Amino acid sequence: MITLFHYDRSTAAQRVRLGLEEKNIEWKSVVIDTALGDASQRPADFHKYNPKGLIPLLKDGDAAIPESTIILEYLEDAYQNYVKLRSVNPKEVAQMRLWMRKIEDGIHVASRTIGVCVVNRHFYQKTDKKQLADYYAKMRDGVRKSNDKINTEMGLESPLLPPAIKAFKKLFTDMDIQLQNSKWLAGDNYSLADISLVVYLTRLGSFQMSPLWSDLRALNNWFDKIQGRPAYQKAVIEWGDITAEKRKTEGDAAFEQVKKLWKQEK
Ligand SMILES: N[C@@H](CCC(=O)N[C@@H](CS)C(=O)NCC(=O)O)C(=O)O
Repeated sequence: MITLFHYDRSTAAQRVRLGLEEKNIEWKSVVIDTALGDASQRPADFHKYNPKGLIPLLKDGDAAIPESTIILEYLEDAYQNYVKLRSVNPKEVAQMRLWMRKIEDGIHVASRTIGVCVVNRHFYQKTDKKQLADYYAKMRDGVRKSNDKINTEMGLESPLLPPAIKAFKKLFTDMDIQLQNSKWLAGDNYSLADISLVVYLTRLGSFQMSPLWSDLRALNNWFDKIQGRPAYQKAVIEWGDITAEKRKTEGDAAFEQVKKLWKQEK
């Protein structure tokens, strides 16, 4: 049986759980939650399976696969007799992958920047100094480490925050334009593109940011439709978010500043 190493509120884990639940594949859960600055949650041999030390990681027999979007494509290839989340039309597949590419082309990093500036820095500032030093010593992604340092120290004044907000404004606007013309992001069929990107509406929404894109009607209708799916209920709502309360409080406190950045033209 498939084993997924993950934790509740991770966007990358949410998209894999969405894939598993949509396809109705049985899986076993192993929770590894280092995100509050606790590297000791990670099993000693974890880097052998994901050199970056991040979740999600999927194990299927003797295969160990990291990277959420690669995991999703793996599930399409390895579990062909299940519900399909990838079209057979090559043009739709290309569209689907172009949408998914945006995640690695900056959106995931932007999401972490917003997360650290608004919320995580408050957790890190309260974490035992030795524990936090160990967490960063074991973080192998240099960009993540240096971004975190700036974002933790500077919070809402971080120079990385305006471009991160701008990246989401562009993404959500582009998605809205697409969704005015097609039912789903890659065409007529619900696909990996939809489940890969919806998690960022959930994430930014948890910071109380959704009034910022209330004018994007097609995007909001799309989000409503996905939230109504049983798989979303299972993969996102039921797993929940242990930091939800803090996200809400800090998101409310940051709202005016974030709104100013969202409204900025440049
Ligand atoms: N590109 C990776 C990104 C994975 C990633 O960023 N994982 C985060 C959760 S979303 C993580 O493991 N965080 C643990 C930590 O920050 O300590 C993927 O798509 O799987």
